[in-house]
Amino acid sequence: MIKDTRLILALDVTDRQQALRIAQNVKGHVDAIKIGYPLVLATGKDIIAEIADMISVIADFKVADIPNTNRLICEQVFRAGADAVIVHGFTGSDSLRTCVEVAEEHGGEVYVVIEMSHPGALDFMQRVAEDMAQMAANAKVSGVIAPATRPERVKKIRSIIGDDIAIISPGVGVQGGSAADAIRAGADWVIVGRSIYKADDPRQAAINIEKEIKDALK
Ligand code: NUP
Repeated sequence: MIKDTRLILALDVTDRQQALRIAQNVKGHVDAIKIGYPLVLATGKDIIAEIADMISVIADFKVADIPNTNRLICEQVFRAGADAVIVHGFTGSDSLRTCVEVAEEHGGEVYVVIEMSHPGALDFMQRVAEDMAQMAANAKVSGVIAPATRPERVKKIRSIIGDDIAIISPGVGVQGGSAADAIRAGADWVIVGRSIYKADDPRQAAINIEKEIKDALK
């Protein structure tokens, strides 16, 4: 993924025309569009290639299975035209390694969920997050997902994975996190959904966050 705006749009709309319109509008103001189950289940997997023709696509399927099934899923994701796939870390190193292998075969990227941004992540996930961060670093993934809602955790995860692995960080806006705080804590990109796609003017909303990120880096 080319690092320019440091902004990733989570395009969780369920209407094909709306999705394509927003993608077209935010072009140049986001580095990638993250699409997941809501849009793909509603419109079909061809939407991946349609959007990937405009902007890099990260397929957020949170892949979490045995190695063989992970392989089958990731192959479909990359064949459908995605540039990157999001997978879970809790299934362990063999499952993760398989995703990385498939990504390499397709020239794609893997991002691993380490600690989620919602309050429920404190029930179980946070307890194993640092071990998962270490595993992700060992597996040489392209990046990890860490919560903008807890910038101190972004900082901690950065200290574990070092500087060669990217952090992409959701939870900005509606979930309460700040783009500037996440970037200052060590995130390479922030992921923003509703604050952009539900705005009256998604393009302007993206421009505003892009500016906030630039200011945070000064
Ligand atoms: O920990 C995570 N938190 C999170 O919100 C991991 C994610 N993949 N996401 C996704 O980021 C979530 O599924 C949604 O697509 C996006 C955040 O959207 P919003 O809260 O900005 O609308």
